Amino acid sequence: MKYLLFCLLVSFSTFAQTTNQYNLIPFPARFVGQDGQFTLSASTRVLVSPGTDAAARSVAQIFVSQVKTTNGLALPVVTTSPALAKGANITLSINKKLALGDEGYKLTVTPARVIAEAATPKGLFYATQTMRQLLPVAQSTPVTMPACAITDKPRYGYRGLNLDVSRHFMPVAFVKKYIDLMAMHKQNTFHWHLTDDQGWRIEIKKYPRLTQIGSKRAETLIGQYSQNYPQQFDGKPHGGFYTQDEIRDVVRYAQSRFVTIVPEIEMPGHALAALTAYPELGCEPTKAYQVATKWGVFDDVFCPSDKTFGFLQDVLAEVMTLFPGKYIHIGGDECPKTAWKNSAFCQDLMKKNKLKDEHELQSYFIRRIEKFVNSKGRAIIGWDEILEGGLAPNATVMSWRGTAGGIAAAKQKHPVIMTPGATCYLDHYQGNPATEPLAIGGYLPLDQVYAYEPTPAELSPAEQNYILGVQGNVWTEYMPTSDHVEYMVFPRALALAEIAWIPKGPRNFEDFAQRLKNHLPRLNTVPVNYAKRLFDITATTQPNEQGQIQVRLTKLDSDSQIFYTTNGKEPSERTTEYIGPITLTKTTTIRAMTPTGGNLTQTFTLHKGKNKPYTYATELGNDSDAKTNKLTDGVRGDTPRSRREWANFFGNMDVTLDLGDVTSVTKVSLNFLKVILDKNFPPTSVSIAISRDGKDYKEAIDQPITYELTGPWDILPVVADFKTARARYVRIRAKNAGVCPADHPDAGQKTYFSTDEIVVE
Ligand code: TNX
Repeated sequence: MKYLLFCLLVSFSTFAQTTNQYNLIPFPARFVGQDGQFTLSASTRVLVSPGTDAAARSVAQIFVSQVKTTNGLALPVVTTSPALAKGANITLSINKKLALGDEGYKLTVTPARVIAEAATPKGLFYATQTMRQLLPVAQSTPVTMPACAITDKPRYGYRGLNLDVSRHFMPVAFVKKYIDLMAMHKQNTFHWHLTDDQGWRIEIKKYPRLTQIGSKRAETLIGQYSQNYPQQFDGKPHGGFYTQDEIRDVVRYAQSRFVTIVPEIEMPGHALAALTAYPELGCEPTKAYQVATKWGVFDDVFCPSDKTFGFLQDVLAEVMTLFPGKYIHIGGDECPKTAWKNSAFCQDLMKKNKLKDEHELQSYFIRRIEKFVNSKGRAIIGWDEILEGGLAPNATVMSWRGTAGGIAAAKQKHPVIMTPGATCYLDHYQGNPATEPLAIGGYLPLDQVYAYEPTPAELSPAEQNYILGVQGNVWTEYMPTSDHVEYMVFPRALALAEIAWIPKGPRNFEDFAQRLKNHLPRLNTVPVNYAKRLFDITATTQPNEQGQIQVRLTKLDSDSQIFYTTNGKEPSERTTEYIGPITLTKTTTIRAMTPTGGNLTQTFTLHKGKNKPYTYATELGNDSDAKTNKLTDGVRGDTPRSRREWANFFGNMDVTLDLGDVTSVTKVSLNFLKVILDKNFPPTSVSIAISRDGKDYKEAIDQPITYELTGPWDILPVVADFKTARARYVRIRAKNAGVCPADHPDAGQKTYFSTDEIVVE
């Protein structure tokens, strides 16, 4: 009941009759904006109670150093007295009676003074991070904090962000910066992905070869996984690891900012770097394992031998001396069972332990490791694959392959952290893949992150309690530098930080976006290389009564103008200003910009086939184009980086488009994708024919398509010229290439092809 009341009192808007601005992220659970400001000066003191423990004092010290850096004011930290407390000072006080949990706090800012209270140093730290966000972004005078009354506490206890340092090593300084940025936005758990196929990154004293050998790979794949056929490599060694001293330093740093680190040691899969260092841990001890130079999932995994368990226990024992947190992440994801199937030892082990399949063997593996970790007073987290073959008794599940794993685990009364790919993977594209830096794939714009509700509605209230929180995942296959990581992570991580903090209930993305926009200058001072997609201009189309297309341009920052061109030229403040929908009568590329950094380049394909129905005489692609009408939706698949706009054909294509009336048809064109490594082969022949009655067809082209298999991915155009013909029906037939040739990695397997839009002019 108490909790319900708390929720009802919540407000997300910066209401009240004040002209003050509050650009807080995450926004406090209970907030009242007030008139007036507290002014900080050289005589303002930060007051702590006489008995305050070292942790609370350190919170005060971190706060004053942050104020010094940002606002140029050196505030002394002083033990409080009744007289000082009445003065124009900032009081940080521990109040054990405050019933806001161990992360909650109360903050009152009035023109006379500032008072922050919390039951714990951690709560006090969050109060100071809120204060920090209330202060001006730059070293300007006066330094003021807008008046307000805040009672705050998080919705979830686990508010995480991970960082994969195996695919690309990230230096200690960056890891600290990452932790700092997390803490600034009240995220409390840093999941450090320290080992994987492409590099072992943590020094283990007992096994020096892990870093001597396992931390280095010979070279790295160039481009997207299937961009080149065959794959190309850069020839440059890549490596790096953290010494135990460095790890201890990072742990201390994180502790001072109340960030818990969850180290991840991957097992039984994603273990190629370890096997390269110690081949005896694999199922084929004589094999010349190599630290992986490309991405993906590898068949070589840890063999569940006593030697392996001894090794992993030694490793985990050292890991546990370095990381004091409760959780140790043991991976558990993407472990192919091939090596175990082929191993007489594994098959024998399964018989001895009455394990019915290799999934149960994986479960046996994880349970054995869990027992060891539990014996040291710690708990394991594993990716949702650890559900397969039965969950280890005390495991926490990280649900990444959607939410099903999280739901299943919660129903089995296991704690869950939600990190589903569709809403939490910050390695996915955040804008148009054609113009964004290369990413792994997917599409996750900021508003989609913000809309994510981590607690599945299908769980009962009791089961919902098992959802500990939510985490953003940052896999660095396509992020070679820390700058690039920042670009992908920010600002989307801030949306995650906010949804993990604010109470359950409807969310207002526009309000978040407005606060975020005003918060970005603060990130500039760090600085953070965040993506500017927030300023993007969005185009939506709508037909008008004359059947023309109207393009509406919108953006989140309502306080700037939009300028555009339709002739392909660069837009600027001297080109046409957007005042209302742009009417298009032919295929047009609109290029637009705002003075605040927004931009848009989008081609609107207008043609006679747009939105016209079509029928398949052949089988449909598995993404059910019947529902999406990708072939006439007016959107072209303008890059192989994204497959969203492409319709797939697993056999031959035989599609007939109905224009509704007999009309002049002069040209029909369409594109085919070529991504050879993905078995995506353009068709071997295409015929394009038109008809007035749907019976007699006149063929404009019927020709073989030839292309080189080797080389980069590509888009192949096919055009049929009809000069002055008239027709109602357009028929496209294309022949599937059949099977992958003998020298292809998937030799003998069926190929498929993809096309986007049947453009009729
Ligand atoms: C799957 S998420 C993986 C990672 C990759 C990631 C790329 C998970 C548990 N495993 O190894 O880096 O996809 O998005």
